[in-house]
Amino acid sequence: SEAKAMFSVIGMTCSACAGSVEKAVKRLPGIKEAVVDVLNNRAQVMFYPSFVTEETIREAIEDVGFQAALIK
Ligand code: 9UX
Repeated sequence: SEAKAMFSVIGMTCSACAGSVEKAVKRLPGIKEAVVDVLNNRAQVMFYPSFVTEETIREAIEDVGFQAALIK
């Protein structure tokens, strides 16, 4: 079954930033969908918890250069 997580993503200043975050998350196994909102500094991710964790998703966002925190 799938789960949903919301992250705050600090440092995105343009839509290309959002694109690179989205791409980085979608590259992971177990991701169903990722939607990044640059204006509100948020990333919403639908994922399959048996394949990927919130922490792995958070680290993937940080690896492309943005501070990320799990909100809920
Ligand atoms: Mo362009 Mo967004 O370098 O950081 S991708 S501003």
